[in-house]
Amino acid sequence: MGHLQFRIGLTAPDREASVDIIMPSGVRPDRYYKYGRTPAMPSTAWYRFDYDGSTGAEFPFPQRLRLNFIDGERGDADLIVNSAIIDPGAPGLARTFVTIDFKAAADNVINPRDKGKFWVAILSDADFDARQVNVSSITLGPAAATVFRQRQKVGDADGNGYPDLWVQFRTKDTGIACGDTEVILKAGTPGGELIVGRDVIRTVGCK
Ligand SMILES: [Ca+2]
Ligand SMILES: [Ca+2]
Ligand SMILES: [Ca+2]
Repeated sequence: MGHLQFRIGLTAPDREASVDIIMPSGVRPDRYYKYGRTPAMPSTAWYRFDYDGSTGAEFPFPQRLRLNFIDGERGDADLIVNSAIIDPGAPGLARTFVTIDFKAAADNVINPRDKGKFWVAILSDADFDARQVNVSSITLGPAAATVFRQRQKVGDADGNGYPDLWVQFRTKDTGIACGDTEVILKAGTPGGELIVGRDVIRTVGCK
């Protein structure tokens, strides 16, 4: 499922708005992620826009997503009462955005000319089990490297008690170049959903 971005205009003093979105046949999202700041979160990030009684995403029928907004409140990206609600967001099924640990349990420094291999961990938590990820669907970096010989293992990389999926890549397959500051991993789940994770990196050996 892709990202959505829209703007709702309101007529003052009206501050509330709801938007119903009908998903394509067979697509049944069960959560909605928004991108931005909230009154409780001063930095810009993805967050789950669960319904809290006033704002958030509801799923009144299968395939139907209802977004409830109040101008200036959580979910309105501009966070101000200005008769406009700005919505950058994305519906998700199992989980759209996951946390990865580039060079699992090690620092994120990489020499793009290195001839070796390294591990990346896809991290699990209470509502996401990385072991469900389809290993053959995983790609990493600008060159969309696939997992080297499908090498994988399971281990708790971040010590949160949930077993994480480790997959191995060959540096030269990734397309990571000198000066790159982030790397993106994409993968599919058995439900056919795309998941995306990113981590910061630092390149060395580039002189
Ligand atoms: Ca607003
Ligand atoms: Ca790391
Ligand atoms: Ca873990």
